[in-house]
Amino acid sequence: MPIDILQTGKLHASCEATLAERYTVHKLHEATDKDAFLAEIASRIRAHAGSGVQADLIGKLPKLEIIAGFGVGTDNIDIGAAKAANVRVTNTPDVLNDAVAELTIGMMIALARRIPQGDRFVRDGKWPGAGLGLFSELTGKTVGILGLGRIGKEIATRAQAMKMRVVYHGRKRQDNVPYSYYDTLLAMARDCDWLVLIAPGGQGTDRIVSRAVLEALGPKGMLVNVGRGTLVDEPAMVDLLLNGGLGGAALDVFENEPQVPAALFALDTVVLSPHQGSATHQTRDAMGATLVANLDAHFAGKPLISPVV
Ligand code: NAP
Ligand code: 8YV
Repeated sequence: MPIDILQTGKLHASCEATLAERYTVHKLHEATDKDAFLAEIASRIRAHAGSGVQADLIGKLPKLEIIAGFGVGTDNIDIGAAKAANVRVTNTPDVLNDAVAELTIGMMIALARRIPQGDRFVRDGKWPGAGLGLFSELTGKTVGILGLGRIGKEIATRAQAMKMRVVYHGRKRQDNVPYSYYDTLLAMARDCDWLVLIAPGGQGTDRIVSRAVLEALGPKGMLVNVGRGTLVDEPAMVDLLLNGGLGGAALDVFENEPQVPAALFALDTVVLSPHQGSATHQTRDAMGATLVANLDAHFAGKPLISPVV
């Protein structure tokens, strides 16, 4: 019996190719009349491949058994609605840890040493006129990590290679980690040179990095957000960057991405990236393979590879 699955957005090419070999895939995002398309197939759909699934869609799919997300973050899947409808949810953890950690350190160096600005400076022919200036370095600085989880630990390891001191904050102290724990984010921000955000988005962390936290980080402090835009009070962050209350920011994620506050474009104290944390061929292949492996396990009646619920 063919298994009908629904896609509502484009997925990585290797993932789409494998899905097409094993399942009957229906691509809602490619339909002209989406309502009619969905009405025709809804009663046959047993799985959703990809993230971005809200309660209204779950409600329209009476035979839905599983949502196989593409990504580790599940803040754009309505987990409550899935649970209520007895629908399993999976994600793609671990396989992206290295790629995200690598980009994080890259963005930190880019910000500290003004690498994008230096590149622009040379391209604009300004070098013969004057040097770019002197900036800061990571060596010897303290980095506070909000969310010392799978990715956070990889960032910590790499930060140590940059000769940084690592401290962290989460809801609880962890056994067997060699870094100092802060039980409040505010106190950690006060003591840090760099604050790296790699906690999940969602209700529990909404704007957890408040104006007060950003002010505690201060005029010399550097904010790095590779977690979710919703973690930060973005208007306060922009305001403090504009008036010098915050030293700089390296941002891979934004509250309303792909919309980015235009006020940031003029600032040399900011490095911007279009949500590229996991965006390498090898990592996206591995994420796709994890998504498919979860679906395969489910339909073979085996334990899920990476269940969320
Ligand atoms: P993880 O292993 O679950 O780690 C998350 C960490 O956040 C945990 O250490 C947890 O510690 C902490 N945390 C959770 N809720 C918190 C709260 N309310 N207050 C303070 N700390 C909290 O997750 P992961 O695999 O490392 O992924 C983390 C996040 O990175 C994802 O959810 C996603 O949003 C983001 N991400 C971004 C990209 C990108 O492309 N930029 C790529 C992948 C992932 P406690 O349990 O002790 O609180
Ligand atoms: C994206 C991410 O999901 O895994 C996550 O939580 O944020 C990223 O890996 C990826 O961009 C897929 O859209």
